[in-house]
Amino acid sequence: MPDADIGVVGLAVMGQSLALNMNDHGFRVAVFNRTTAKVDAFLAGPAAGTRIVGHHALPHLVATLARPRRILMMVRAGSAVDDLIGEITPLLDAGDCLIDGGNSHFRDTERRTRALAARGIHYVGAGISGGEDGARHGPSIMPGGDPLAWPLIRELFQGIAARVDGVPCCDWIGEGGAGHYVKMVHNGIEYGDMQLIAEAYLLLRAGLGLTVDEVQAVFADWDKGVLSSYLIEITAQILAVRDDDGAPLIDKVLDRADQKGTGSWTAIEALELGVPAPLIGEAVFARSLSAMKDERIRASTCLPAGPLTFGIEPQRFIERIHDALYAAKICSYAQGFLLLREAANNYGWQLDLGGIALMWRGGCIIRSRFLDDIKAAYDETPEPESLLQQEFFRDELARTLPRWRKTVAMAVGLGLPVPALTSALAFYDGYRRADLSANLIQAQRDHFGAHTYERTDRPRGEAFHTDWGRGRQGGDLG
Ligand code: NBP
Repeated sequence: MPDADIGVVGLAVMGQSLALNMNDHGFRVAVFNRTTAKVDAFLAGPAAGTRIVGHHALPHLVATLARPRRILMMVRAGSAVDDLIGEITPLLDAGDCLIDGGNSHFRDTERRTRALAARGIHYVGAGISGGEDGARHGPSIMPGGDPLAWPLIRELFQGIAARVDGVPCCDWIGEGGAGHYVKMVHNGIEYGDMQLIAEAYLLLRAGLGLTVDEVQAVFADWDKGVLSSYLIEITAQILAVRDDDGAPLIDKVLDRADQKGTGSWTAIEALELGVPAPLIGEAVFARSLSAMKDERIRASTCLPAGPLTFGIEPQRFIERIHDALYAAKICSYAQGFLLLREAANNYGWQLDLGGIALMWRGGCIIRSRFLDDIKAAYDETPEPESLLQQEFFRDELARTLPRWRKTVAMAVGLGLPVPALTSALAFYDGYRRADLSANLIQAQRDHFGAHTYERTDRPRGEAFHTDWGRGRQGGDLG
């Protein structure tokens, strides 16, 4: 007898947490995992006393699902998802709904959505953010794919998602890979936020010479103001943790950051679409540089820093870093939303950018007070060219700019690497200038490759070529 509302396949941390969350919200959940011992362990452990039913074979799980069937796959992204789709689809009928809740690449989701639509199966790629805790108590969910699936999963997904001011942090994103795309950009922004915070930490520790406890107090204080966010909050928590010997544990954590790929996917996508999102790229490269730990140790013994300068009162230094962090964060989000805007144009998606900001307010890793300001900005100007030009952010940047510039100058003077703070400032200065120096690049391209150029004194679109080596100008090639 069909008796389950949804089947969850994959019982690692995310699958277990989501199954328990769904059960808490009154949904009848059936679960399966390739290694069936994990099903038994789950039922005997975290799921003991719940209505969750476990199965040792996929056909058994499918047979118990109410129609149209809904199955959520929570397995490792990549070939595992294709393998699983291959196993599950022969068991499904037209009209059933198959959901991938993992971190799949949006192009894989596009391909899978098309392939399953041809068999009448409604496929969904849902980005889910918030880690284990979010999945258990309320994640941010970004579903996209076959729009016919949305009415089938809406109640369930919005039921288990985080809520802010009563609004669920989950709404339909768009067709094909749109949901996984938005999750990818979320993760790219998350990389940027983490890097900016790490740079502020470096300036406070190595620049100002504060103790871990003093830096902890600074972050705890910052969490009460415009920077208030999950990542600032957990940074303050981390800095308060002591090792067994009483020393701060953070000082014993090797400074070598891993990455799983969603940050570099975002940076590559920005490169491919020609969208300037350098801060996310810097955040990815900074992790790559951190991974060269042994080489850095060797370099530290032989590479000079050159003359360094230092001289500032601590409190003013802290205020400057605060404003630099805030201003760079505004630029980082502006870059992320530029990428989303261009992706919508490029892939034919109707992305509701303000709605996406709303979805990220709760449950997910980049949740922050700041996202309310982004949502408000989109409410005020539904299609601003960029967040930077929207009045609120323009004023905030004008206010914080002097301290941001001084922070970057100070970091350079101190020999402390702050690539994200620096790159964001260069982006801002490039974006706000009507004239840059790309005229010289275009002339160089025309010199060695006859790539032509447009003239400032002629209408756009007319192409000119000059024989630069001989100093001779050619005519309109347009
Ligand atoms: P993992 O990404 O660690 O994947 C482990 C699960 O995949 C296990 O259930 C494993 O089964 C199953 N699996 C593998 Br591996 N190959 C399989 C195959 N060929 N067929 C069937 N099952 C297979 O789990 P996770 O950390 O819970 O994450 C699940 C998804 O959610 C991933 O895409 C992840 O990127 C994403 N995500 C994770 C987090 C997080 O905080 N962990 C946050 C947000 C999103 P087994 O037990 O038999 O090996």
